[in-house]
Amino acid sequence: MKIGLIGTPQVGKTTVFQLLTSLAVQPGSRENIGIARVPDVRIDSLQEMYQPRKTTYATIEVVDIAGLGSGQTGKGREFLDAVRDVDAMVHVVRAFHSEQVATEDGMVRPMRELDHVQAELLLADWELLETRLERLQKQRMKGAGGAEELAVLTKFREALEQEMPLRSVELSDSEEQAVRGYGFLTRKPVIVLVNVDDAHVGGGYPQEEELKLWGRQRTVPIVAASAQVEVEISQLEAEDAAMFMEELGLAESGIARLAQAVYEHLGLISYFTVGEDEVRAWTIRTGSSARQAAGKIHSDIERGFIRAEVSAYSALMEHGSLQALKERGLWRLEGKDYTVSDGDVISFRFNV
Ligand SMILES: Nc1nc2c(ncn2[C@@H]2O[C@H](COP(=O)(O)OP(=O)(O)O)[C@@H](O)[C@H]2O)c(=O)[nH]1
Ligand SMILES: [Mg+2]
Repeated sequence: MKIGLIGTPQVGKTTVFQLLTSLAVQPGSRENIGIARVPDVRIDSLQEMYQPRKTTYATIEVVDIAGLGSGQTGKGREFLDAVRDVDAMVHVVRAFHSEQVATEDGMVRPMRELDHVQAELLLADWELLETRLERLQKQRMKGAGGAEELAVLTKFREALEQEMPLRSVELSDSEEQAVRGYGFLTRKPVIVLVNVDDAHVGGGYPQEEELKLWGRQRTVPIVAASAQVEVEISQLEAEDAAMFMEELGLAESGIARLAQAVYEHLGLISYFTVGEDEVRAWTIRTGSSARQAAGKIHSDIERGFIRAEVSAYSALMEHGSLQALKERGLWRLEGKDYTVSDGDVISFRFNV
């Protein structure tokens, strides 16, 4: 799973990248790639319970894509290629004020940035759609099928004509299949990260209502955070960080909220494996079967799957140990088709 940070230049993308990945970035580098840990308080608690030798959080790969400036030519292609390569986007827009960081005309206009970059993506999809439709029509004149594909592309055209992203078009599984390979950019999930002043982490930033409306109309989550505040928090000792966050009225760091929003919005969930050796979160898609989940650990466990022993994280926390769960009949056996829930604690039985 790979997410791309996109946006216009000088909005905080690289700052967010560094926060997510804890990596230092070479000044002037155009593209950065790293791994972000997905914070999870459940893993923290399991670690306390088991005191394992190793603790492994869920991760997401992050790409810091070079900014798309207004009126830039030639860089558009590079930008679009980079977006084509990711599974989802975090679109960073600037709502912070700063004398040090110039904006084009001295105005802070996150909505304008959002429109500019999203319009570029819509345009790229429009071009792709036109090419595909032309080719398909020729093919159909020769009597070579493609009826379902044509139906989907026609729906896509209607959406683009209304400047709506293709992810707003609902498709059946087989329709989805018919157009999967094309890599339409506005079909990829997106989250908007509004980089705000420290006074606005709880709201009240420029164009807030417009941004929220835009998000509601497209079912795009809008997350507000201050990259600058996050940098300051990350440089403090835990105790001071907690105090500082309380002063700002932050229950959780913005980076944690962002990582979680990405995870949820992509339809990802975690199950856990526990023990003295390792406490670990495993990432799967919502709706995965026990057998598919086993395959995340090792293909041998998927192939030789016998049973999954399962309990909910909340039950484990309530009763204090797997032994206590067993005694109460809460450590249950499930078959290969069991649909794994977010927060399941699992142990697999398998044959090799
Ligand atoms: N005041 C303020 N400055 C920020 C904030 N986020 C980033 N910056 C500054 O804005 C400039 C551009 O940030 P950068 O992360 O490199 O933006 P990018 O071009 O989108 O990658 C840098 O000087 C940052 O220190 C913020 O939340 N508040
Ligand atoms: Mg940058």
